[in-house]
Amino acid sequence: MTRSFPDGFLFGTATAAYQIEGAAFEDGRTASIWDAFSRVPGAVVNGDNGDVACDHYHRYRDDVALMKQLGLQTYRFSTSWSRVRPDGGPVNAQGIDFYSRLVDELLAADIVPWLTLHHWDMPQALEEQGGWTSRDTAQRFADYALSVHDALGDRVQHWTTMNEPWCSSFLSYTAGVHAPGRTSIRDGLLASHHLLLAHGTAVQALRERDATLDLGITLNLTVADAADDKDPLDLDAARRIDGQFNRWFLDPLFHGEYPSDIVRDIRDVDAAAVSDWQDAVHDGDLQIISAPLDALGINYYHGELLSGHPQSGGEGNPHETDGQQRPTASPFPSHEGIHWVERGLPRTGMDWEVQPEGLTRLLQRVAADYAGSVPLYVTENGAAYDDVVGEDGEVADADRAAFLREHVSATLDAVESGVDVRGYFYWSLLDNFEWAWGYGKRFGIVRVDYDTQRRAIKQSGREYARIIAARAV
Ligand code: IFM
Repeated sequence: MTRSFPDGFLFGTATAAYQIEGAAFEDGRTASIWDAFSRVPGAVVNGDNGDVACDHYHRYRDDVALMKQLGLQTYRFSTSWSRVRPDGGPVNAQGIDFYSRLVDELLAADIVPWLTLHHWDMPQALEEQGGWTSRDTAQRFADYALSVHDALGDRVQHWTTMNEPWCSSFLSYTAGVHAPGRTSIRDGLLASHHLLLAHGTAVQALRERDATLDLGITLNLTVADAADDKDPLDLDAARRIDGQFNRWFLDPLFHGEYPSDIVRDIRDVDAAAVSDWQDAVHDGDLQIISAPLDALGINYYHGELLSGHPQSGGEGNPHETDGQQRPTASPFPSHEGIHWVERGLPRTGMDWEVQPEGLTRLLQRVAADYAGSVPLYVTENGAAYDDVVGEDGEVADADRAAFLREHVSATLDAVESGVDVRGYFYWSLLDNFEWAWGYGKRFGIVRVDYDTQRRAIKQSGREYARIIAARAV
C-alpha cells in the first residue's frame, strides 16, 4: 500500500562546505581546522583532504541543475567560516559572494535554501586561540553568523546554527578522531558548552536582526536500547549513552539544564575536568542556550543496543574507531563497563547498523520529551556502500535505494503517529570527503568521479526522485 506525505512536507538533500567545495585556498579563503588536521600524518585515510573535494565551488551551477533534475524541494548546505571570515577576521567579499550566487541559483531553480553556519570547519587561527575550549569563540561565531545574515538574510529563511555539536566537541576534542584532534575530557566538555553558547548567542543576535527568520540547530541523535530492559546493568549502560549522546545537548537546549546524572558520572571519571567545565558555565548561559527555536534538525544514522556485561562474540561499538578502523580514545567520558551488543542487523559500508524503526522511535521520543510544538526535520540520514560502476557507467546501488526508502517510510510512520516532522534531507547529494575516512566512503545519490569530476545519478537518486514526484512511499 502506498502512503502519501502531507502537503508542505519538504524533500531535500544535505551537504557541507568542506566536504564538497574544494577551492580551499581560493578567493581569500584561509585554513580551517580540517585543512590543518587532514595534513597530520595518519589522521585521514590516504592523507586525503578537502583541497579539491567535489569542486562544487566551481561547479555549483551544474550541481543545482542536478538537484532540479532530481526534483529536490530544498537543499541543506553549510557556509565556510574560513571563506566568509578568513582566520576569523574581517568579512571576505569574494567568499560571501559565492554563497550569494549559490542562493540565487537555488531560488531560480525553486529550491529552498537551508543554511547551516557551522559544519565543523572553524578557522584554524581561532583554534590556535583556544578553539571551542575558549569562551570568546562563541561571540566570534555570533559575529560570523551576522555577517552571513548581512549578505543572505534577504533571501534565506531557514538558518541552522550548528551541525552535530556532539561531533565537534566530544569526537573532536575528547576522542581526537576529528579536527582539531585533541584527546581530553576537559576540552570536550568545554567545547560542548561553548558550542551551545555560540548557538544561543547567534540565535539571540539573528532574532534581534530579524524576528521572522526560522532558526534552529541540528543534533545527531541515537536510540540507545538496553539489551535486557529488566537488567539494571544493561539499563544503566543505555542511560549513560543516551545521556552523553542525546541528553547532554537536548536537556540544555529544551530544559535549560545539563543532565545531572551524567555530570555525576563524568565527575567520577575526571573531577578536575568537571570542575573546569562548571567554571565555564556562567550564570545566564543556560537561559541563552534554551531560547525558543523554530525548528529542530535531527540527524539519524543508526541506534545501538547496550549492555553492562562483556560480550563474548565481540562488540559492535560504532563510536570508538577512526577511519582506519583503529581503536581510538572514547568520545564518551564515562565509558567503562558499557558494551555494545551485536544484534545481527544489516550494516552499511561504515559498519553502522541499518535500523529504520529507530528513526520513528527517535522522532516520537524527541517530540514528546523535548521539542513540544517545535517542528522536527530529519536533516541527515544516509548510507555509505561500496558502489560498483557497471560497464554502462551506471551505479545500481539497490542497497542505498532500499535504505532511503525504508527511512523515508520510517519518517512517515512518525508523521502518521502524530509527530510534527516537516522534512527529510538525504545525506548526501554527492559522494564527498567523509572526514577521517577521506574519499573512501561514498554516501551520495549522485556519484562523483574524483578524477574527472563527472557526476552520475545513481539508482538511489532515481528512486528518491520517484518518491519525491509521487510524494508517497
Ligand atoms: O558526512 C557526515 C556529515 O558531515 C555529518 N553527519 C554524518 C555524515 C556521515 O558520516
